[in-house]
Amino acid sequence: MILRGMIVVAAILVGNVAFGVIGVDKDFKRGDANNDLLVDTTDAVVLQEYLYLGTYSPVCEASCDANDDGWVDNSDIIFILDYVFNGGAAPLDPGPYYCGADPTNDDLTCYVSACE
Ligand SMILES: [Ca+2]
Ligand SMILES: [Ca+2]
Repeated sequence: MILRGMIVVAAILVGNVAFGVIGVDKDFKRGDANNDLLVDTTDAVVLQEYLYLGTYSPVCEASCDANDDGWVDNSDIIFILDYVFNGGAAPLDPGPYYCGADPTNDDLTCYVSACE
């Protein structure tokens, strides 16, 4: 019985090393709402599904906050579409090109990311 418990503990420790510790924010690409490492029209579509239809649930809230104002709302959809179609400003740091940590202090989390 003790051996079984030790194996479970070892598996949990190995799992934390392999998959990261739950509750720790991951690096991400801002604007990448669907977590596929690209920022494109699909991200605007899944944000609409999340905000208005409830048919999509983002795994990384921080990546959905394209304008980095600490909220995920319609302005992020507009921000992404302006960036993709009009050459507007790129999503703020860490931006759409490189994975990175959120430089601002807000309540949005990122526990799962394709960056890590
Ligand atoms: Ca994407
Ligand atoms: Ca926002």
